[in-house]
Amino acid sequence: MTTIKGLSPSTTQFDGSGLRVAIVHARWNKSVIDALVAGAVAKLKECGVKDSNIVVQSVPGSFELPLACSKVIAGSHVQAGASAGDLLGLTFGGSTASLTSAKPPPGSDTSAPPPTVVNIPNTPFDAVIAIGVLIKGSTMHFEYICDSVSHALMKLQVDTGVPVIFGVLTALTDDQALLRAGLGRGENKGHNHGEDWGLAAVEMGTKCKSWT
Ligand code: DLZ
Repeated sequence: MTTIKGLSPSTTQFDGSGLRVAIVHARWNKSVIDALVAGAVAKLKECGVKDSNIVVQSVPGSFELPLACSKVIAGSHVQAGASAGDLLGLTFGGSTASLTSAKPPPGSDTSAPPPTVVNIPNTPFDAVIAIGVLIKGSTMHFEYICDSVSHALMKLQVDTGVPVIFGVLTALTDDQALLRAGLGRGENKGHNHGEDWGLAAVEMGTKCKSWT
């Protein structure tokens, strides 16, 4: 039987060439995670997002995603003086410092070399994709993490106004997770949902920019 479920493709082609996107992913269930991250990155690039504007960071498990995403969003809004990476202790591909000379104040000794000012581009993220793979075990752990993470990620995007794409699979079995990453073990390989998340990030990043 065919299904009516699924994402209808947008009729608009969104241009991601001016967007900066962060992907924060968990490392639990890594083979599935890797496929989802690759799918998301491929679609971001297909939409024109530049390599240097895609920042990928990892955390241990899905439970850590909301805090890490919130730090990434906060860090991307810092002014000159500290890079986003400094805040998290991370190295961000897109935050590069440049050195410029400041104008000497009037009346000061102009023979002395001007002080050097470090300008770090204040380039906020237009969207963040949170990727995790939760697979139900025999305890209530799964339910608690699914519930708290989904609520926290929703709250984060509503509170900050930065789209946070919900890339967390909440699978009841290994096979469900594999199928949603295009890695199905049978003839049906399924579909890589990471691709949808990449497209969603570009659409929401573009729309939210135009709505502000
Ligand atoms: C502990 C745990 C378990 C049992 N299962 C998963 C999972 O299926 N997917 C996932 O992303 N993380 C899992 N974790 C780890 C928690 O998310 C978290 O990293 C730890 O509880 C430490 O806070």
